[in-house]
Formats: sequence, structure tokens, C-alpha cells
Amino acid sequence: MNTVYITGTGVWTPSETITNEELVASFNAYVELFNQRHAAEIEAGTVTALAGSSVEFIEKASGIKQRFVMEKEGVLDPERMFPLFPERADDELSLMAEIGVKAAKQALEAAGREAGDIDLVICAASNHQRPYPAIAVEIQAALGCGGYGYDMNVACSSATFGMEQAANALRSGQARRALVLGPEITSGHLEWRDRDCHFIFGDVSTAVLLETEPKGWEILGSKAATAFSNNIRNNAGFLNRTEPAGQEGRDKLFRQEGRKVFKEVCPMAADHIAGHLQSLGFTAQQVRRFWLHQANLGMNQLIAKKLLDRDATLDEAPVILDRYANTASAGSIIAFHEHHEDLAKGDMGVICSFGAGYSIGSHVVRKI
Ligand code: CO8
Repeated sequence: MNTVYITGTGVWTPSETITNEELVASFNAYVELFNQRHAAEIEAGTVTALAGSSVEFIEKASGIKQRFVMEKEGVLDPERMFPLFPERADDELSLMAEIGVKAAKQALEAAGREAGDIDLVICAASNHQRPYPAIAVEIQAALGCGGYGYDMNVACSSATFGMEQAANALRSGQARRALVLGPEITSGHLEWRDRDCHFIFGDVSTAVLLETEPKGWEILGSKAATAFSNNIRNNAGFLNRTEPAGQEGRDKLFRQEGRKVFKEVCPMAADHIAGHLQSLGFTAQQVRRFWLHQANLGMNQLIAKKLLDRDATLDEAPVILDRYANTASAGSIIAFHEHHEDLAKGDMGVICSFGAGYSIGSHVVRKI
């Protein structure tokens, strides 16, 4: 079996940001409009008045201070509350492919590789723009990669599971160099009119290049696990139009039982990482850095504390969600991308995601 290395990463970030202040101002304007327009029904008790959001709540509950978005105006328009992306013709590069290509180019440059060196492209994201042709195949063509490509989705664990698939293809010799891309346009599947979740997500695109030539970070082991839960769910899908309720219901966008997720996923993730390390003959104390999924600051602190039996420092478990928010599968990859260059040869780290499914994916890596 071949040994696999992470040789380059890329993170493409949209130019527009929305601060909590901007988000709450627009949300509260929407609430005011809604309550005015439904004043009679609210009075009659047939419609529930909406409650406003608050910057203090968002920062305290999540640690998020701002998020990047691909299109800010539509999201902040109280009469709209979701992004506006002009439709593209079939012969134009699709939006997901476009930002996938941008991150991929960064990873190729970081590794000193050409697109033609790549023979596997996996587009691993928590939503895909269309069922087919695969976004990965469009990106493969746009970049000029060889080999094959496919799309996959394991929600917030898409990137780590995609890396596991790519690493297995490289270990077996099926492929030699793989790009795992995570174009996460979360703004398209977030209900910006729901105060319980309107602050959670941000857009970004990530890329990880894996190779069998020794360079960068050796993957010592990869571990994926799933356990079914309805606590994070999105019912959007191709059968929606066949169902009496149609495509418009609240259940056709992201929704979650945030408290339950917090309570159930933290111990699962900590046990998963500890078990993975143990299976490789390591303990958490030997880990120099944890690049954890970035959903909630409290979650990351709790998971790191469970592993280390003490609070982790920001150096040990870096946080990027204050600037990026939850970027679905991209969080642990952004954390790795932004916080790995200072580590020394021989240092060990864990890249770990956790999210809907439930799904947990981890890679134990060592700098060579
Ligand atoms: N402003 C003011 N008050 C609010 C707001 C708000 N915006 N929102 C809720 N409140 C109120 C609630 O109504 C509640 O009031 P009351 O006590 O009267 O009932 C009170 O504040 C407390 O609410 P919560 O119990 O919901 O607050 P929490 O402290 O639990 O924080 C969080 C909510 C931040 C959602 C927290 O539970 C959390 O982060 N949980 C973990 C969630 C998580 O990690 N999910 C992972 C999902 S990501 C994933 O897997 C990818 C999915 C696919 C991607 C989809 C992309 C769109």
C-alpha cells in the first residue's frame, strides 16, 4: 500500500462579509415587516409574531462574529433574505465549479503541481448545484486534469470523507494525485429568515491535494464513522415536486436541533478522535494541533477538553469560525490551511470534522 501525503491546500474566500451587526439589523427589519403585514392574524392568534435576533446571543451561543458570503445584497434585503445568483447558460462554468477551480489552483500552486498531474478530482460538499453532470467532472475539464472525478456529500464531513476516499484510491494505486474540493455555498441552503440558525453559516471553497510522493504532511491514518440522526436535516431533493407539499416548505432548507446536536456530537467526536489515535498507538497528549470542524466555539472547546483533560489553547486547537462562521465541510480544512506552517518536522496533528448524518471523519497527520 502506498503512503499518502497532503502536499498542498487552498482556500478561496468571497470578497463580501456580513457582520453580526449587519445581519441582525436586516433580520430585525424583516421581523418588523412580517409582524406589520400579519398584524391582524397575530392579533387573532392564527399567526405567531416573530422575535428579533441579537448580536449578543449570536456571539455568546456560537462564537461567530462575521461570515463571508458570495452575494450580500440579496441576503440582507429584508424583502428577499437569500442570495441572488444570475442563472448561467449550460456552456458557462457553473458557480460551484468556478469557486472549486479557484481553490484547486491555490492547492496546485502550493504543491508546485500542474492540473495535468492530477488523475482524481472529488467534489465533496454539503450540497451540490445539480445532480448531474458531476461538478467534479466539470472542474476536471475546466482545470485540464486527467483520470476521473465524482461528487460526494456527507454534509459537514464531506471534505474529510472525500480525503479518505482519495487517500484510499492513492493507497491502492488506483490514482496517483487527487484533488479534494469543497465549494461550500452554504448561503443557498440556509434559511436566513429563521433566527435559530440565520447566523450559523458562511461561504468558502477549499482544496486539498493528496499525493504519494513524500512531501508536506504524511497521513498516518484516516477514520470515518456515521450514526443516523434526524437532528440536522434538509429534505430538499428530486422527489419534492412529486410530493403534495411541493418544494417550498421550511424542511427543504437546513434545520437542526442545535442543543441535541451539541450534546450528542461532542462526546462522539472526542471518543472518535481518542479511538483513532489509540488505534495508531498515540495519545491525545502527543498531538501538537487539532484542526477541528468549526461549527460552534463551545463545541470545539469541549471536545478538546475531553481529549486533553484540560482546556486547549488556541495554538493547540485554532479557531477560524469567528471570521468564517460554520462553513459546513470546509471548517477543519480552513483551520489546517491557516495554521500549519509554523509546526516543526515530526509534529503530529488531527484534522477532524463532525456534523449531519451524524458523520465524523478524521485524519492523523505528521509533518515530514
Ligand atoms: N437571537 C436571540 N435569541 C435567540 C436567537 C437569536 N438569533 N436564536 C435563538 N434564540 C433564543 C431561543 O429561542 C432560546 O430561547 P428560549 O430559551 O426562550 O427558548 C434561546 O435563545 C436559547 O436558544 P438555543 O437553545 O437554540 O441556543 P443554544 O445555546 O443551544 O445555541 C446553537 C444555538 C448556536 C445553534 C448551538 O446549539 C449550536 O451551535 N449547536 C451545535 C450545532 C452544530 O454544530 N450543528 C452542526 C450543523 S452543521 C452540519 O452538519 C452541516 C449541515 C449541512 C450544511 C448546511 C449549510 C446551510
